[in-house]
Amino acid sequence: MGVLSRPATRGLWRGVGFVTFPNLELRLPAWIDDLCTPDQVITEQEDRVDLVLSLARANFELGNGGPFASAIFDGSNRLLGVGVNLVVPTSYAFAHAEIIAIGIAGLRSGNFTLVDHEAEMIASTEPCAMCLGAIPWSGVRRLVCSARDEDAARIGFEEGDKPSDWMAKLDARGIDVVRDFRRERGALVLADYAGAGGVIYNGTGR
Ligand code: AZG
Ligand code: ZN
Repeated sequence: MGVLSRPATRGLWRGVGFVTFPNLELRLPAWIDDLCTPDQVITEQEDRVDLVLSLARANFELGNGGPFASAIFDGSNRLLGVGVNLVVPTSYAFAHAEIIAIGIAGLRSGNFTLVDHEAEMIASTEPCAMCLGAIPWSGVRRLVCSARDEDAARIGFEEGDKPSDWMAKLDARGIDVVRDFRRERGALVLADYAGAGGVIYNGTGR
């Protein structure tokens, strides 16, 4: 039966629940539990960034994906969500660390916006153009970045077309931005990924 002749009641949101296309599924790798747990309290900024850099490193050392990680904490320093880059293992072009952290934090808080949580996002590398777009929609109030775009570009990743004043634009939306937090360590994670021959996956496939 052609798509156009399907009865409207077969649509997912019309109650029957079957669609021909597959469901999307995103699972964090099991080793994440060895490094952090939901609602874990981490008070110091250094320790939060260290966790995210450990996640980014483990993500490629344990063979799951690109050298990127992210975490979201609430105003009481509780870990709401984490994400690691899962582009290659899932074949989802959008499976960036920040997007996954936003999704998990939203799922756990039962809301599409974290605006009531005074949420802070930590990113192992500054957000790419896609993740930058998602940050205001997520409701986070603060963004802390370790490595810079240039550090990712140096090993061949393309972070997309971001406005040069992206930090001011987030600030204008009430989102504080801190950059270069432990930048050397963040950049080293990226350099080590390249040194280990990690895949540089860009939209061009090259
Ligand atoms: C990426 N940059 C960031 N910040 N995070 C990811 O998951 C990425 N994947 N590719 N570039
Ligand atoms: Zn991204």
